[in-house]
Amino acid sequence: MFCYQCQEASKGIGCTIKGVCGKTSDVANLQDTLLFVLKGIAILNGQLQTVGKAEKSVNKAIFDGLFSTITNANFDHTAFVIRIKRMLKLRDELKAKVEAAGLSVGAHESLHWTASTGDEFEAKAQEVGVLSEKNEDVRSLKELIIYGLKGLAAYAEHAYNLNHEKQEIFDFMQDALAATTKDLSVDELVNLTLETGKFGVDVMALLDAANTSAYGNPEVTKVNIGVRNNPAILISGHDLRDMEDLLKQTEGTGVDVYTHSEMLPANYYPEFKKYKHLVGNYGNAWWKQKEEFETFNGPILFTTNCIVPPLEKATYKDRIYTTGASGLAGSMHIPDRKPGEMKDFSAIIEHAKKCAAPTEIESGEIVGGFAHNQVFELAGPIVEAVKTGAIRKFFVMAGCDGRMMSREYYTEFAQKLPQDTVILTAGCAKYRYNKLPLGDINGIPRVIDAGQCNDSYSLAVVALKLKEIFELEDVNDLPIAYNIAWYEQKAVIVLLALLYLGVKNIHLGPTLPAFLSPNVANVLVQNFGIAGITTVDEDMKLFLGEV
Ligand code: SF4
Ligand code: SF3
Repeated sequence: MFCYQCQEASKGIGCTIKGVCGKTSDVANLQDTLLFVLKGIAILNGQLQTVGKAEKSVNKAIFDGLFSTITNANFDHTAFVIRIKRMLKLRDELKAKVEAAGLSVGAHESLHWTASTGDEFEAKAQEVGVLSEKNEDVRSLKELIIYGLKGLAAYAEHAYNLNHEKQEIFDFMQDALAATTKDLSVDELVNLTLETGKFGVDVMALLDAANTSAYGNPEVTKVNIGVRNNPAILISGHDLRDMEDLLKQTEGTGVDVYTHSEMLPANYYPEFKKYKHLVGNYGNAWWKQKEEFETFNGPILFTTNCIVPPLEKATYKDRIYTTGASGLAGSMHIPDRKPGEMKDFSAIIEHAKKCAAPTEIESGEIVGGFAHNQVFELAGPIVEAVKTGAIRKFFVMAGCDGRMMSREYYTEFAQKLPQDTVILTAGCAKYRYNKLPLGDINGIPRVIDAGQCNDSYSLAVVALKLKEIFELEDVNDLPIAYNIAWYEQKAVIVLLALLYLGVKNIHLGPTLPAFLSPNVANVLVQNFGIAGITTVDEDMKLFLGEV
């Protein structure tokens, strides 16, 4: 195996024996082979598109397949073997259609290679994995694009689950994936990277429309972090449609529902707030699940990443359920919903009834729900505070959390920020400071949480609105600094989207991606002012213009 797609890549280079995330080499290899087959499918559907015969089922096959390879989403060997078999069958059907349309199939190996066993699928990764591209700059750019596509795929899938789809986004995903099989120049790849960012903006806008049209606009909400005395289900990940199905099916059963990690923002939506048995949020960011799932006592539902494979001795091993693109060997997987129906969560609900109520690990409330609509309603006081100097600067600290000690930087940074500054956040990065007593500025909280990582879109919309209000030419003239934490590939698409929107001087930490070759990193530094982080004190001076 060789994988360097996330921030925790071993030694800052790549995982080669087993993933730091817990991904075993067999699963990593199957993921590489799956990607290879998906590329073949993308090429063929592109050919069919030229004669108006593109196959619609390819849309889901591609986004679901890409999503399943995102960090911490799916650790299930068998699920990947089954998926590769299914994808080879789809590819062959597409090939027959291409031939029937009188087109030539093409020569790329992903169009012709075939095998039938898990062992053969795993072995193929040696030839088609990341390192098969020998030029390190081309490899770096191609992987940057592919990781952006994985993030894009995840968001497209959530929107799709709410009946929001845009064919242009699916077409781009397929074209870009097919393009990674071609000999493209560095310039062409840089352009494709930026185009990926454009579609990143589009997909986040689509998901925003999907979420808000289904569940209302997030509103300022105090979320309880304590517990009640009923058995309960903990729901994690990002999929709000799963949240809806679960809340509907648990209502009146005596089983409570709590959110975990990236599902916290579900508490901010008016449609979900109506459910009295949605008690609040339990615990923190994904990487603390080993302790928090022990004390939760009830079953846990993963709708997406981030799963940490449980230790052998974990008492909650048989309490984990997965659904959608997520998977974990030994856990029960709840199948997709049939058209027009809900997913069937009866098994997890029955399981919950037999469990003890959660053990309280903290108490109190956290405040969130500052997505764009809510912020626009508060625009008056915010603009006033900027004009009077009560707010000197905003700090976008969106993104991911992770287990590395170096991420304590973000807690310290939040603590040391001057009192006249405000943090704008989204994603699970917030758990590094969202429970600190940072206070408010004339009633405006000093941590403004827009929601999940995809709600970084809200932060961009707010920035563009402020640019308009203050009549500025350039979004970079706003008093906003970007100190973003990344971990997995959704953060990659958020980053590419910000670059596409023209945001400059983003600081990215705790380390720069291992998949950026020195030359590619240099392009990002030269053209976009991307930088890493240093120490809190030094960075603070830099951000505040004190050096
Ligand atoms: Fe390593 Fe990250 Fe890949 Fe997991 S996803 S194998 S931790 S680089
Ligand atoms: Fe977190 Fe996994 Fe990225 Fe959606 S849940 S931000 S890391």
